[in-house]
Amino acid sequence: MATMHQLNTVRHVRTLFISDVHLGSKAAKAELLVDFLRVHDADTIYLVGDIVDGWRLKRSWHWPQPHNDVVQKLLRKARKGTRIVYIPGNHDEFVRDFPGEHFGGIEVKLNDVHVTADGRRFLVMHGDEFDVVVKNARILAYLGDWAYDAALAVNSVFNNVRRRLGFPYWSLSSWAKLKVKNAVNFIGEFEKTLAEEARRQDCVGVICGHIHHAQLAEREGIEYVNTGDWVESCTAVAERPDGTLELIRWAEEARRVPVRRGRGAEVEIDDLPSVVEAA
Ligand SMILES: [Mn+2]
Repeated sequence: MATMHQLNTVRHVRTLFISDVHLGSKAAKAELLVDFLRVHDADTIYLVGDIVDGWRLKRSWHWPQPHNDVVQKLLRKARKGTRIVYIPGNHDEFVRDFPGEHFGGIEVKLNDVHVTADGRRFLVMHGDEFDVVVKNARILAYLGDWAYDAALAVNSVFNNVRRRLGFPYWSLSSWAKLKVKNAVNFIGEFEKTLAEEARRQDCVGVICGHIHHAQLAEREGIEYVNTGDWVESCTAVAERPDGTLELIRWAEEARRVPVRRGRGAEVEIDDLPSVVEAA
């Protein structure tokens, strides 16, 4: 078990994967993320989408200091030599207009293939690209390949149009949460769809986010890794120096052992709200 001393010592990993922080929304646990980033360093950090919640910011501006602190911490790490790759999601879709660009040392990519220290190829993407496919999985399986490709095209056109017209993004996850009975099916379908995409791209695994459901498991013979979120579970995935992947549940670790702040203050973690904002 981690001790206070260990938690206040910086742990170096090869790669960190973080997604669904939703900065700009009241639900974002920015302070916990700042603490996490304070005690974790990496050669490469992948931001796997929905880091900033553009949809929510458009509706009402909410940007308290801890949200700034997250951005500052990341920029500081970039300055100190960490490679940071920003893979946008549906809530920070505006970043998708800048593939290949660098902002303050942070590189934007629509998706990527990450090769682990032991040579395994992982597809890294947010996952919303498959919302329409996941929602209509049963009918698509019946209709076959052409329908699958068509659904992918519809997904991107549909969201572009909604975005131009200023409508909020239609959220697969919140839709699934409303249909609680279908939620398990939906998660399974999402995992399967992403695993299949990884196989198509010659990868042994996929690392994604979007559905706010952290996971490190095998699906369809593919390693399915979901980074979870920082609005509820506060999870991240780390690649150790030997290439093995690990799921870190930071809300739980911080609850067990308070992280020391500057001047001995401790993180307030008593009132972690259990309300999940729309994914
Ligand atoms: Mn998302």
